[in-house]
Amino acid sequence: MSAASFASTGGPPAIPHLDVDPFAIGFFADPFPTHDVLRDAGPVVYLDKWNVYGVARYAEVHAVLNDPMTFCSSRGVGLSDFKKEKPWRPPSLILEADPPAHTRTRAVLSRVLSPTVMKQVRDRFAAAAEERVDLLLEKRSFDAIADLAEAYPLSIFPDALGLRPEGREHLIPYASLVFNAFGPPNQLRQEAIERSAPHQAYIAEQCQRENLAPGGFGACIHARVDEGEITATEAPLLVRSLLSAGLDTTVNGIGAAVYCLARFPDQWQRLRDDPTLARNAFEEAVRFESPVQTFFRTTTREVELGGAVIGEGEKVLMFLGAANRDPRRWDKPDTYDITRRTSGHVGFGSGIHMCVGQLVARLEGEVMLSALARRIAKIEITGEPKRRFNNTLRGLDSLPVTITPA
Ligand code: OVV
Repeated sequence: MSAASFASTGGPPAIPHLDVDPFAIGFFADPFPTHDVLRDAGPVVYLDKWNVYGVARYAEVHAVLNDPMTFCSSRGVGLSDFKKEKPWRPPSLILEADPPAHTRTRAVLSRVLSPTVMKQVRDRFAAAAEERVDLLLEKRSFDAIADLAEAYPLSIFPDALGLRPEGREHLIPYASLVFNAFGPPNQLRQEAIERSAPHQAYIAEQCQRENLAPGGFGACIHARVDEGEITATEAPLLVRSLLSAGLDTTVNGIGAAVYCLARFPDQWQRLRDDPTLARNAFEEAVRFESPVQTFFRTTTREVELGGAVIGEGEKVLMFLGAANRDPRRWDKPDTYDITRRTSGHVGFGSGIHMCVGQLVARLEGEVMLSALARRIAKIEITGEPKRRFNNTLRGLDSLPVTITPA
């Protein structure tokens, strides 16, 4: 940055300090007014509560995501800086890694969750969605979170991974712990970690090669050891990544989509008229609700961002949900529109770390919304939706609905 650019003011623009706590229950209950404040305060803000920088506008969130060597992941993508604090679990070999280490592990998971593999599981995932809708049509009134958003992924994903039937009740609590642990040392994080031992023990055991059924995603990861792409020590940790990030995310993604379609009957009608819109309706729900709300990066050098200068070793909090509704980037950002051109949304991230499981997520979302659209005439919310609070994930705990058959 040249000194001349600031000749009239004598220095770079001051970074606004805000006393917002983006990990407080009150913020989670309704983040949208505060997202506006964060975006409007400037391209980069400083959050005094946690001593971190924040970016909430699309342009800066996108810029940070796409400069992974300056805004690194290897020092953790939560508030904790792994260079200063011991991580609560051994770091992920993909999420919490930078190139060149990241490149090889990413390639492995990318191939395990490839378009070819999606072709192989598609019919099974679609049949399970139809079966779930059969069951819901028998009930008529049910909880769209427990009985749909959780029940559907639980009916396919653990089997697709090759997990044994015993102990699966640990999966959602473990994922919830992982996503709470990205946050600051608040009650959500501390209580989750205090209660984590049984969930961690279950996960560690299921990551072992002998506990993963042949043909599943887990066995496919271990098979890469035989090809010399990864070591026998790395394989279980890569399975752990799927167990950490593969279930609660799709639960909240499908939950978001059903919540959108239940609240916006005109969009539900458009989906019923043309069920081929299912995949975009799911994608738009990921933009609109942003089930993964935030991730951090850590600066590896002094860097200029949006006219502000950030020193080395600073945490930068990216508000993915705010970027996905930034009026500087999106027309009618607060409208759920199933025909919107959603490409460019950062609900799955962007750049080298962009969700490696995105094809699995989209497949689940598409086949479930397609089944709902073809077989259900009406979805009515019949009780107060209850929110589930997590330091990273946005979603509901309960959504009472009544459906009418087509
Ligand atoms: C994207 C994500 C979330 C949580 C955990 C992981 C990845 C992991 O790699 O363990």
